[in-house]
This record gives sequence, C-alpha cells and structure tokens, in this order.
Amino acid sequence: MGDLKLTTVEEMEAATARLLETGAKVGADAWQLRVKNQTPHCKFGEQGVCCRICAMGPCRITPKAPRGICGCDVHGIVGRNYLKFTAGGAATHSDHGREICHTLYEAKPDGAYKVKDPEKLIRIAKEWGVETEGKDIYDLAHEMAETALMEYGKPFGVQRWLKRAPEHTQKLWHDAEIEPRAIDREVATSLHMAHMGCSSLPEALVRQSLRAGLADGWGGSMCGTEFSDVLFGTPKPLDTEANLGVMNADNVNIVVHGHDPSLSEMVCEYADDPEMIAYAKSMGAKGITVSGVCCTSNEVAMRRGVPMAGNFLQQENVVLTGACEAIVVDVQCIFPALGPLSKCFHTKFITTSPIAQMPDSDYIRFDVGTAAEKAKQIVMTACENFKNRKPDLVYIPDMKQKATVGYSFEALVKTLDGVTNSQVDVTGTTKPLIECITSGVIRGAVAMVGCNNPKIRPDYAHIELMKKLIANDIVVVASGCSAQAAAKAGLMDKAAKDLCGAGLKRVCELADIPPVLHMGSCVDISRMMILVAELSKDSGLNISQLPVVGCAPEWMSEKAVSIGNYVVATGIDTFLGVDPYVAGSSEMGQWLTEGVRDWVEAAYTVETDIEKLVDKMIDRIEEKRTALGI
Ligand code: BF8
Ligand code: SF4
Repeated sequence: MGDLKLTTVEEMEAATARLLETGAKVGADAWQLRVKNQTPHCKFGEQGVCCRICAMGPCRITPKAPRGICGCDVHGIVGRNYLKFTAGGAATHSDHGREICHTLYEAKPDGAYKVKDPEKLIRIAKEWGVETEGKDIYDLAHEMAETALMEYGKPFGVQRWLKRAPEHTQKLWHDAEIEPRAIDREVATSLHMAHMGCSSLPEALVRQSLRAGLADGWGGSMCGTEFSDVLFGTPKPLDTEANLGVMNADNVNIVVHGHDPSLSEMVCEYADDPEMIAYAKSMGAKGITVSGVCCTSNEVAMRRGVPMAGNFLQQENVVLTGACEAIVVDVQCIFPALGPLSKCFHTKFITTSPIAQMPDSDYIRFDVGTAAEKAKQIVMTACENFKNRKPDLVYIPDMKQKATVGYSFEALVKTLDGVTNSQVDVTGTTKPLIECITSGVIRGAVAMVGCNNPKIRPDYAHIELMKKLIANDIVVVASGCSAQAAAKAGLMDKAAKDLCGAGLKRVCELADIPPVLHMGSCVDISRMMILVAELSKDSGLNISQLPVVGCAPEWMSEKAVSIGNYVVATGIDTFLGVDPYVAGSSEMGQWLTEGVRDWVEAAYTVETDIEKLVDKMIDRIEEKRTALGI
C-alpha cells in the first residue's frame, strides 16, 4: 500500500477546462458561463426577504420598507420561504419513496421487478406487525407496499418508522409536537401554513419545517431506501471506480442520471445482456459501458458496482466528452441545460418520467409495466447512436480512482464485527463501533452529505473537509454528491487509510474498509438515521450525546434543507457551508442556530469559511467527548 495518489481538485478543474474547450468549439453553453451571467445574485433573494406568495406583492423588505403590504415582517417572510423550501424537498424525496412503493406493489416472480431481499421484507413486516407466517413473499410484498403507501395519506396517527428511533428521541418529538403524521399531510400543512394570511410566527414556521423534514427522513426517504433494498438488494461492500475516466472511448457509453433506481436498474440489466452487447458490436463498438451521475449513480454503484462518472456539477462534462451516446434521466437534479448541450453533440438526451419533462429531449416514457421493453429500447437507441459520434470531438479525461462502496447499515454492522476486542458477543450490533469511539481510537463520526454548488469551489469543500477529518481520526460516512466527490478524489480507496490518524488507520486495517464510507444516495441518509438510532440504543446514550455531527458544505437543493431539518431534529448538530436564505432574519437565524436545541437537543451552524467549518465540527465532536468524560 502507500501508493495512493489522490486526484486533486486542481486536476479535476484542468480536465473540466479541457472539456469546456471542446464545448467552445461547438458553441455549447455551460454552467460556468451561466454563473457569470447570474452573479452577483439578487440580494433580496439571497437574504430570503422577498415575498411573492400573493398578488399584492412582490414585497421586499428594506430598512425603509420593514413590512409587506399585508403587514408581514421580515421574520415571517424569511420563515415562510424557509418552510416552503423544506416542503419542496420533503415532497420530492417522499414522492421518490412512493414511486418505489408502487414498483414494489407491481413486483412479480416472473416480472421485470422481483423481490431480491425477501429477508429484509420479512423483517420490516414483523416490525410493522404484519403477519408473515405462511404468506407467499409476493403477496407479502404487495401488502407491505400498500401499507407503506397508506403512510402517505393516512388520516390518523404518526409515521410507523418513528418507532425505530430511541425512546428518548420519540419523546422529544412528541413533546415538541413535531412527530410527522401522514407524509403528504406534512407537505400540505407546510404549504397551508405558508399561504398568504396564515403563519408568520418564526417559531411555528420552524417547528413545521422540522416536522416536514422528519416526514421525509423518517417517512418518505425511509420508504425509498428500505423498499429499494427489498426490490434491488441491500448493498454490500463491492469495488467500483469513479470520475470521468470510467467512460470508455471504444464502447457505447450510456450515462444514467437522476434518482429512482427503478429505471437505472433496468438499463443496467439490459446493458449486460449478451444480445445487447452483440448489438453494440454490430454498430462498431467494442461493448457497452454504463456509468452514472448523481444519486442514480450512487444507487447502481452500491448494488452493482456500476462506475460513477461524476456528481452534480459534472453532469454537463459527460456530454462534453463527445463520447456519450445517451444520457438517460429519471427525476431530480437534472440540468435542463442537457437538452441544448446534447444538440451540440451526437448525444441523445433521454427523459423518461412524467415528473421531469424537458425541452430538447427524447421522451421515452418509463413505467413499471413496460420497464423491460423500454429499457431495451433505450439501450438499443444508444447503440445505434454510436455511429453518429464525431471522433474529433471525443476526449475523455484519463482520470479515475478505485472506490469500495456499498456500506448499507446492515453491511456496516457486519463489517465492523471484525474490530471488536469485546469478551462478550457483540456481533450484529453497533457495539464494536461504540468501543472504538469510547476508547478514543476513533474520535467520532461525521455524516458528509449533499450537493455541489458553484458558490463553493466544486468538490473542494467536500474533499478538504474529509481529509482533515480522517487525519483527526474521525470516520466519515458519506452520501449523495458528497460521496461521489470522495470517490473521485480517491478517499474511498482502502489505501486512503494512510491519510488517517493512527487510530482510524488501525480500524480501517482491521475492518478492511476505506475511511470514508459510501452509504448511498441522498434518500439513503435514512440509513444514517438508522445507524445513529442503533448507536444510541446500543450505547445507552441519547443521539445528541454521541460525538457525531452532520455536514453539507456545498449544498444547493430544497431536498438538502429538508434533510438538514430531519438530521437536526434527530439530535445531530448540522453544519452548512451555504446559508439557506435566512440571513435576512435575526429571529429565524436565532431559531435555527439555537432555539431548536431546546426541542431536539441539536441545532444548525452556518459557516461559509471552509477552514473554520471543519474546525467547528472537530471542536463540537471533542466537546461531546468531554461531556461524556471519554
Ligand atoms: O439527492 S446531493 S445535487 S444528486 S440533491 Fe442532487 Fe444534491 Fe447531488 Fe441526489 Ni442529493
Ligand atoms: Fe406582500 Fe404580504 Fe402578499 Fe407576501 S403575503 S406578497 S408580504 S402582501
């Protein structure tokens, strides 16, 4: 070992610059150019002080105009905007979860979608009190899918998944009146509260923001993760690669992008089909390479080892390689720019979901009933497009790293069994990890999540923070585009143990893991919630006492704010590198960074200076250790 050479952000930027030269040749637009046209951003929007929720406005708050026409003050306006932002994110994650439940409902032993993890299905059924004895697994799948779908609209009660949380956490939620009821209800109530003439009290708006967030993390997202595992298999550690160099100039390149694994799983299935590979060869290619962008990539990387071409702000780069025959998208985080950009190349931009329809795309509507035939059609379309490639435009940066991925909660527990010194049997629990933390071999853990955002040098914050954390013996669990940043840099290569402090390095060696563990897509942050819940139960400590924090240094989406709310509401201090449009209200700032601590024992820290951000996280972890006397 010791031969790991990380890929630097400078090298990635140089590769992007080279790709943008190709773009310039064909007159392509790019986010780097559009950012220039959009900056400086509108100050009112940036501070969250603009309101346009009724047609008397838009109203914007200034020292001279401290209230909107209806009399709403800046705190009400910023608070409503924040709640709406959260509701957008909670709706989006949860609707993804709902789609997965529908896919599960359609699963058949001889159909395109099967139950790949029956054991997990039975485990969840028992947890929910659903009779499993003597039941056909597909009958059970349909019953569970229907039960889960009811969680979205049930008239009474709270989310079933909340019972997974430690009792103390459940009590905090109950006492603060933030236990999420039906998922759709929390989204609708949020929009209702943020309507003209409803709530303008920051406390009420923040409380509902936490509740809507919890409806996501401990509701819709958990459905998404758990039933995706049932359908496609629970991830286990496996090796893959990351960065643009995973694309292969000799092959038909299909890039899957978006979030819902129902589409990408099928595309991968057909791309492996010998008939399709023969078809690609008949078109002059040597084979088919599927790679991914964004969370769909995380999903198929975790379960199939499909390589990750890049994260959010690299989505245009895959087309700029000139070697992308088709970029196939489902929902969320897809740049509408891909349509016009693809027209500058031979690339087919294939949209598939009624939820994400875009100009300049080929729309191949994908649904559960016709999944197999549509996936085949998509793969064939890509193969047929190989001959339209313009060889003089092809340039794939020779840049990739090895990554070991697939650390679902189940896989993590199994893996960590290898590091215990305990005399008693602790297998199948989080106790080995607790031992490492209490003994100080590992100082704590950070959940690194979220997007890229041009406001932060792309990937730089993710990578630099992770390097410093692991050097300080803090293990990192990562998801979403943060995980992909780590993988591209090389931090998910097991050899990255050499960048760790002595304690974490030893754990990495004993457990044979990289120091940054890929836990999946953003929806899979529910896996992290399960992990902290089990750490709390196994240690007897409250979640807020654990030396664990969350961090989204480059976030950009509404989903990220919804996530932030449920991570904080779960008792985990959360550090943001981008302000969530609340700078305009001192009261909202106070509620989010301090006030919520009285309800949920955790709060936000916003810090745009990356150096300070990492130091604050380390300090927070050490404070928690001191409080525990460890
Ligand atoms: O849900 S991290 S840019 S891809 S929003 Fe999007 Fe952000 Fe990436 Fe996945 Ni998550
Ligand atoms: Fe203006 Fe009030 Fe209407 Fe908002 S709700 S646009 S502050 S009048």
